[in-house]
Amino acid sequence: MRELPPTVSLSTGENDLPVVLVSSAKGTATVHLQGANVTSWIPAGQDPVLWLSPDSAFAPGTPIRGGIPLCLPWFSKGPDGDREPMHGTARLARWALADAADDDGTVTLHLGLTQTGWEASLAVTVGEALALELTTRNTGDSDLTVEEALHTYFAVKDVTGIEIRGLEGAEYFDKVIGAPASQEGALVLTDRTDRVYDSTGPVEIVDPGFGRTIAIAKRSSANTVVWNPWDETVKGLADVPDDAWPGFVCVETANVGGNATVLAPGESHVIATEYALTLH
Ligand code: TA6
Repeated sequence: MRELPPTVSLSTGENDLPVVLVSSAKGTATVHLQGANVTSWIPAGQDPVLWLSPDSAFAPGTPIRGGIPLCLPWFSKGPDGDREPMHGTARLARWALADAADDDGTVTLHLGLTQTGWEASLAVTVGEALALELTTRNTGDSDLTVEEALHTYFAVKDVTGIEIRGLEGAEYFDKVIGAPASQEGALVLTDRTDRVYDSTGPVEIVDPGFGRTIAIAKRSSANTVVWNPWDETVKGLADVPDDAWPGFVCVETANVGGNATVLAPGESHVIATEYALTLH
């Protein structure tokens, strides 16, 4: 690997897990090689944008609770509901830092993972915005069906006081009631929410409590997933404090279910997303 720029360093985080630290005039970020999880992003002069559970396990083979877990090469239990582990193997695996570059304070990291039959690379760009580009390639000799989700935990002041705009009119599957529905108006969460929207466009999280709006842009993504466990389901999550559920919302750039991608041998697919703040 080429020499790292001065704004990038390798270190260890919780439980001595390896992390990549970015610190430039435009902000800071932490990327755990465990799952290539961007566990922190703090634009210069702002509050943290990502939520990380204080009870998260930090251990090889265990998903980090918070930041941006990568669901790959399947989402949940897979297109047929029969896959283990939940959300695939990418978030459990140890990725490697391939290289890092700094362009006038905007830092781009490239991380890579090789698995049996497929490989993935993640480009993380930390500047005034945070951008992620996830590329998956079929290295096997038969077709590979790929589901993917950037399962981002956004920090909010109080999930009962936010609005998620951009999904108006979109069809979605409501996993809470097990039925399809259609979004009327902006999304205001009032209870456990677990929805897979058919939506290719940008969305935004309007958070009056923190006085900010988080704009979420995306490319090559046909689904947006919205999740919060709320006050009862959270009790079944060992790595989330029971009183922590109001402090985050997951808004996930994804391709799942009928929007999975079938890759022929040697073929690749890219999904991308970008997050930016505007203050009220
Ligand atoms: O993205 C929403 C979801 O699929 C929910 O159904 C819930 O299971 C969430 O992911 C968290 O999954 P995890 O395996 O990280 O606890």
